[in-house]
Parts: sequence; C-alpha cells; structure tokens
Amino acid sequence: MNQQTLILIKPDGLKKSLTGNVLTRLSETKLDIVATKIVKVSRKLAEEHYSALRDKPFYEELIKYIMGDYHKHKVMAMVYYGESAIDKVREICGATNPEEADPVSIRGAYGRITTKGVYENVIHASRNSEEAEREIKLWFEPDEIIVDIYPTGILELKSVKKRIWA
Ligand code: DAT
Ligand code: MG
Repeated sequence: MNQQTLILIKPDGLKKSLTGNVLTRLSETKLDIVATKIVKVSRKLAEEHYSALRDKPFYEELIKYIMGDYHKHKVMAMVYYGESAIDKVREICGATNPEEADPVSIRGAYGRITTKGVYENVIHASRNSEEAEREIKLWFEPDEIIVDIYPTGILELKSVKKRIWA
C-alpha cells in the first residue's frame, strides 16, 4: 500500500553535516520525495509536534533540542511517499534510543545520548499512518506537497498581508 511519512533531519544532523549521508541512506528505500523545506522551529510547532510526550520528564529538553537550541535553529522537513513508506523509513532510522539502535541504522551510526540525557538521534520519522497524517498536516501546507495525499478544501481570504520580495 502506498503511504506517506514525515521525516525530519533534526538540528544535530544539520549541525554535523549529515544531510547527504541521511538522504543517501533514505534513497535505499526507493521512495519518492514529494516535499521538502528548511524550517526554523518555533516553540509552538515543537510543542505541537511532541504533544503526546508533554508529561515525560525529558519533554523540556526535547523541545529545546528540536528547536535547535543545542545545535542550530533549523530542521529539514520532508515527505516521502511510496509502498510501505512508514515502515521502510522507520527501519532505516533505527530504534529511538541511539545506543540501542542497530549500528548500521541512521540513529545507530550517527546518534548519541548527551550527558543531560537528551537522545540526539538525528532523524524523526512518523510511526504509523495516523501519526503521519497529523504530522504532515502540521509541518506542510497542501501546496507544498507535489502529490495529493489528503483531501483539501478552499479557504477564501478577504484581506491578507504577506511578505513579498521588495
Ligand atoms: P521516536 O522518535 O522513535 O518516534 P518517540 O516518539 O517515543 O520516539 O519519542 C520522540 C523523541 O523523544 C525521540 O526521538 C527522542 C526523545 N525520547 C524518547 N524517549 C526518550 C527517553 N527515554 N529519554 C530521552 N529522550 C527520549
Ligand atoms: Mg515518535
């Protein structure tokens, strides 16, 4: 079954110049990249992305990490699409804890746990199709994705101010 999944190269991955390595590993899946952008993650976006983990003891550190407070303030967000996309990508990412992840997985090869206990695990990938839908809709507008994956509607705006090139 064709699926879509949200992938984030987290700030440690960008800081450590791992973008190319991660994309090369992901290309083993033969999936299609259908959206990508660099995002400066706001606290609001970070908190919405990790809303299910609000009560965890590591939550505040996790928010700071994904916002880039420990590396650089950016994340590379992507949507990959194709047959069994969710499981294929999770498999290459490896286990959440980088010390337990298969050494040849992305997290196993490049991740670490800091002395503060933050899992710097380089990459995020949606765990299942419900999570993928929630996360893709959180990170991307419909027009930023080159295939139609979820139903869309039209919102007519009367007076909109937007920044344009001067
Ligand atoms: P995953 O990212 O594999 O989907 P998750 O959704 O359970 O894992 O957790 C989200 C992130 O939170 C994870 O990438 C790293 C961090 N995290 C999870 N469990 C942790 C723990 N026990 N200690 C520190 N950070 C943790
Ligand atoms: Mg998760």
